[in-house]
Amino acid sequence: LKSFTKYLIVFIFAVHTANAQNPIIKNQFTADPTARVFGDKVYLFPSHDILASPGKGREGWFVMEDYHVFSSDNLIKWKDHGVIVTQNKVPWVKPNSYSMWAPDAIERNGKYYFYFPSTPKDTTGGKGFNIGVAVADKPEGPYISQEKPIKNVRGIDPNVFIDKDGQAYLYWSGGNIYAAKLKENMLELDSEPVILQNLPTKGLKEGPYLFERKGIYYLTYPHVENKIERLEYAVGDNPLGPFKFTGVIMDESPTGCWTNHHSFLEFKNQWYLFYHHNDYSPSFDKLRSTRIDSLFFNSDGTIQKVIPTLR
Ligand code: FUB
Repeated sequence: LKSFTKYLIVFIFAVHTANAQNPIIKNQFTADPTARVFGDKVYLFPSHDILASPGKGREGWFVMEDYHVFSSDNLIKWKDHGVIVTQNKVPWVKPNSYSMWAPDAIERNGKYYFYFPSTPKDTTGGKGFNIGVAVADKPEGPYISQEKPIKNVRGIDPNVFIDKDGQAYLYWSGGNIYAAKLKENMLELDSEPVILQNLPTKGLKEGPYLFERKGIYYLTYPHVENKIERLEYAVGDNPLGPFKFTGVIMDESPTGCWTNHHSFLEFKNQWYLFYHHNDYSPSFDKLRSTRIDSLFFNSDGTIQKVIPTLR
C-alpha cells in the first residue's frame, strides 16, 4: 500500500506538472506571443495585458503600456528580462494611450529589431495605428526606439520574415493582410504595400504570421466568422503569394476568448505553436496568457490541427 501511495503521489505530480506548463508565464499577463530562436535560447516577445484603472486605459478594452522579453532554453523555465519598450519613452507614441499591441522581433547582421504597433501622437495620416521599430545589440536589449514609425504603414500586428535570399518582408493587418518588402536596414519599406490576395474577404482583422518550411510559404492568420478567432493558413510558393487557403490550425476557443494570436517556432527539431488564451481571467478575455503546444506536419506539408488543453 505504501509504495502504491508513493506511486500515486508521483503520478499526480507528474500529471499536474505536465498540465502546469500552460500557460507558460504565470506572474503576469502575456498575449500575442512571438517566439524566436536566437543562439541556443528561445526568446519570447509577447504583448503585456494589464487591467484598466482610473486614468489608465479604457475599461473593458485592451490596456497595454509596455513589453517585456523572456528567454528559455527548455520552454519550461522562463527568465523575465524586464521591460524593453514602454509607451511614454517612444517618441512617436501618443502618451498614455495604452495601446502597445502585438509585436514581433527578428535578428539581422547581429542587430535585433523589435516591431510594435501603437497609436501615434501625429494623426495627420488619419486615425488608427502605426508600426514602429526599436533596435538593440542583444535580444534582451537595451532597445532604442526610432523617432518615427515606419513610413507608409498603417495598421497593427507586424510580422517580419527574412527569406533565404536575404530579402526581408513586413506583414501587418488593417482590415486586410498587407505586405511589403523591407530595405536591408529593416527600418523602411522597399516596395509599395500590397493586399495579399485569395484570402477570406471578411473577418481578417489581425495577426498575420508568415514562415517557410521546405520551400512552402505558410501565411497563417486568425479568421473570425462568428465573434471568436480561428487560426487558419494558406500556402504559396513565394512570400507575397498568391496564397491558397489550406486549412485550420486551431479551432475557435470553446471557452470564449475572442482573440487568438500566434507564432510558429522550430526548436531542437520540434515545431511549436505559441498562442494565447485567457486561462487566468476566465470572465474577461482581455487579460490573456501565453500557451505553447507541439505542432506536427503531414508528409505533404499540411499542418495537423492543434487541440489545446483548455480547462
Ligand atoms: O492584443 C491586442 C490585439 O488583440 C492584438 O494586436 C491582436 O492580434 C489581438 O490579439
